[in-house]
Amino acid sequence: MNKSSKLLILALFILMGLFVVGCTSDADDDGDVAEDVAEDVAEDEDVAEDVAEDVAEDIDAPTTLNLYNWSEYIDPELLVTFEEETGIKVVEDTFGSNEDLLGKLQGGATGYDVIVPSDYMVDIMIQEGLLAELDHSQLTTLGDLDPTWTDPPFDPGMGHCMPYFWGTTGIGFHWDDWDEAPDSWANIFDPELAAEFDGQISFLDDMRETIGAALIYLGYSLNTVDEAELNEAKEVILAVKPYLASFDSDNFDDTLVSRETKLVMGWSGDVFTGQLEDENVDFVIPTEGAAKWMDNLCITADAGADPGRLANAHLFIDFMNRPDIAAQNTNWVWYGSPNKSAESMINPEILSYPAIYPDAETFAKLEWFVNVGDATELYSRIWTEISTE
Ligand code: N2P
Repeated sequence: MNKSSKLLILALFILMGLFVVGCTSDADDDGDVAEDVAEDVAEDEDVAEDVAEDVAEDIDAPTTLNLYNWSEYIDPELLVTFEEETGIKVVEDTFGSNEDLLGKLQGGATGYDVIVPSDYMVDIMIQEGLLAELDHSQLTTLGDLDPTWTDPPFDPGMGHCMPYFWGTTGIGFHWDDWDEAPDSWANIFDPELAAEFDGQISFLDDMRETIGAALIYLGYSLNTVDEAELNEAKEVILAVKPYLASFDSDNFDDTLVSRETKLVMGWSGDVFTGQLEDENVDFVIPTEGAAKWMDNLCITADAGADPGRLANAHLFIDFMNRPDIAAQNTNWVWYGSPNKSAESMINPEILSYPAIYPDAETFAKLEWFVNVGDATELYSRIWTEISTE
């Protein structure tokens, strides 16, 4: 490249830089806050580089990291950025439910470094000895988390995992079919109403979610351990099963966009990314209440036994929680971020969307999943009966 082309490129970069700074200050009432965040990010990056160097000096770390994640749950560009910054290539594999993830690990699968279980499953996995401890001294971004999420009951003091995203479970629909939002679980659980969408409804292929939604429809807790209530929930699901197109946790947003389905039980962010493709697609949290959940970045005990893999996993988790990266990821998945410092860089449309960041009144009507202990077997049995009948 000749000298004048280099200068031209340099000038372009400077102009782009000015443009980005200009946008950030405009989008923010307080330019200082944006600057502070930018400085914090730069500091985090420096510290992360130092940690990476220290680690690299002592340990012969592998150049690949295996991530086992939910589908469509990370901006693929970030995997490229991570590889550019660290030289570590991320290989991603996906699962459809917490129980699938657990089954895979209990079945002896090795090689996964970072996994993404939800709240109640973190509790189960800690008890089963499937997770490594999180070494806070290898993390530079803990202070960027909103304190609301830093001491979760399923993982006190974040001893094992870093909060990743939180969201809700509700009903995805298409405005062509409705004058008012279908804001009751009755629309998919009352056989008379469900019959109107015969063959065009999908439920999550997820035992806690689908049984949980039926329990809420019945007015019970989604964490009940009462066998009679669970049997009632089973009957509710079986009564509408003939009208279902499928149990689907991976493609419910796509089938809603293609109009193959018209009512789906689904996760908030996935439905909202469907809305980017078709503006008439929407998501509602039913008035009876719904599930709220928190997914987490955790390191497998298997990776924890190898200092190189353990160090890489910490690098990756810390990278994902860097404010600029967490914001970019949220802007791609459309789920709530636990990262406070990321907020000023999150698409304002996401932050102001009541179904993604619900108001206090709605939030209070949502229920977290908890580990139901021995009753897990009861849920499994009922889920098998639902699937096979
Ligand atoms: C990703 C949705 C995962 C959220 N598509 C389930 N906890």
